[in-house]
Amino acid sequence: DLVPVRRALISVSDKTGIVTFAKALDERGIELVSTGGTAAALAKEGLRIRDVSELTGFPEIMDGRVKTLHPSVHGGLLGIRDDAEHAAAMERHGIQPIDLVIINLYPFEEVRFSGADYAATVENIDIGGPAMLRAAAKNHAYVAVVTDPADYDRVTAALEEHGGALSYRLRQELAAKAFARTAAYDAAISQWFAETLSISGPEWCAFGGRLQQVMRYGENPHQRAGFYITGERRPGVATARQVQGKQLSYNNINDTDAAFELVSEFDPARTAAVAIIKHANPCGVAEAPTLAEAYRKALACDPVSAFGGIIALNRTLDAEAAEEMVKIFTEVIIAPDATEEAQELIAAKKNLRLLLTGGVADPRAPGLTAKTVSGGLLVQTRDAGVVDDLELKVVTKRAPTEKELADLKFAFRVAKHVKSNAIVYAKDLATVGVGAGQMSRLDSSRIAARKAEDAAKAAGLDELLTRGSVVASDAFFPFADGLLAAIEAGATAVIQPGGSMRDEEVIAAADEHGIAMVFTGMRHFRH
Ligand code: 93A
Repeated sequence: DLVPVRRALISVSDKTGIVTFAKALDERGIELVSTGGTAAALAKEGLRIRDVSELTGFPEIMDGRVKTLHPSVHGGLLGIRDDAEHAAAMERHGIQPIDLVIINLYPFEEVRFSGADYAATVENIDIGGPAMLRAAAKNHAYVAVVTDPADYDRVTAALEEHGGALSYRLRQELAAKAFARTAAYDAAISQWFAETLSISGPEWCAFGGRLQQVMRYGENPHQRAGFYITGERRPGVATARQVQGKQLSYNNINDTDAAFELVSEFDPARTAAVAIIKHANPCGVAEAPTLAEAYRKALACDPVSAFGGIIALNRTLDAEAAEEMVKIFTEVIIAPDATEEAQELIAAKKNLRLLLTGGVADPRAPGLTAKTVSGGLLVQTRDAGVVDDLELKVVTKRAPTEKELADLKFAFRVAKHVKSNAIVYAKDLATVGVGAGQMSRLDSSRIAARKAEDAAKAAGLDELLTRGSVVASDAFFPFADGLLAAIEAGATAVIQPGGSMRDEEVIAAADEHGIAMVFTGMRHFRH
């Protein structure tokens, strides 16, 4: 899979590091072809450069608007080297193969903010550069494409390592980067237009997805909104089939995603599980042998909040579960599948949306999440941490019983999907109290305990639901107070990442009360 590099085309606006790189290529005997400004900059350093117009037999015209947009360039980039017809066409038209392109684009993103006028900004929309990047990236089977000066050293080293050739894997990675670059470039252009024309709305943004749906409004009625499909083949709200009910709203989609991502943490081969979500936080989660039972347990956690919520299931919706679910008002049900009988029961509720995903999502799968900030986009890999894969460390004198351990894992699995600070009480594989989104962990502990109390009252029970429960925390307890609140509520075991400066203090408090505590070593912040 090694392809030797014999000819390189260099066309860069940002000339950083290009001389050193070009010299390294020249020393390997690689022929260098360049466009006007780049050729001049390199020739000044004493490098032998062929001008691209010599390669094309055509001069740069229209103030450089057309300089590399020529079949000799694009044929040299796109030709399939071991296709007889392609080779014959190259031969016939005197097209010379180009094995490496080094291109960075007209600085549109900088010019856009430089105070340049409209015409000057438009002039900085690079056409030939992206065309070559895309051509070379498409033909990565034979061609390497470098667009980031940060990759110059890496490519030089790779050429050194392979005696003047580059590997398929490297060409693939460089191709991926080239397409990421041209996509971002075009996004900047579309954003500039939107800004200049004072048009804002989902049709004009390009965050790297394809617009699938324009919503009636966003999080609030005065906001406009759209739903973009990124193309990731992950079972979930974006790829689900909607069987019935009106169009999903912005908040529906957000909540449905939270619900399905949470329930996907429960392996359907092991157990049935149900999650009920409101405002992107779970107000009830449970696992049980059947979906109907899991739903009853989940609903019992916070029946007041569950009204108008979103239900996610990890198994095929059956009639028994559907019958329970239509008893109260629910916005959306999302499940891998639904039996015909269940679908008929749901159909009686015209407004209830039913989404079928075809399977659960792999909680361990790689992937990215993104969040906009003013003028930027924060991107990170998905939180693919799963409690089953963690080495749980018992830090207290007492180890959890088997039943406590099952509840602890359950609670930590749920806590991962609760907005921070997250405190989750669980008993018999069901949540009994969820404290979400508080600025202090102690407040989350108190709220979770109080919610459990409310649920007990609503169910006519005089015993605290948290009595004999376990508690999970998404991050370490910075002080013993949060733990003491949980102990007071009746929790007997605790699961938390650990790692606080005051771990000793927290462990001592647990030991003093005969509490079992395990550390996961993994934090699950979620904001
Ligand atoms: O004006 S273009 O869209 N037309 C072209 O044919 C073309 N070919 C390369 N811009 C084009 N380029 C861009 O010129 C490259 O992407 C690079 O940013 C720049 C390098 O020009 P020079 O070598 O003259 O400084």
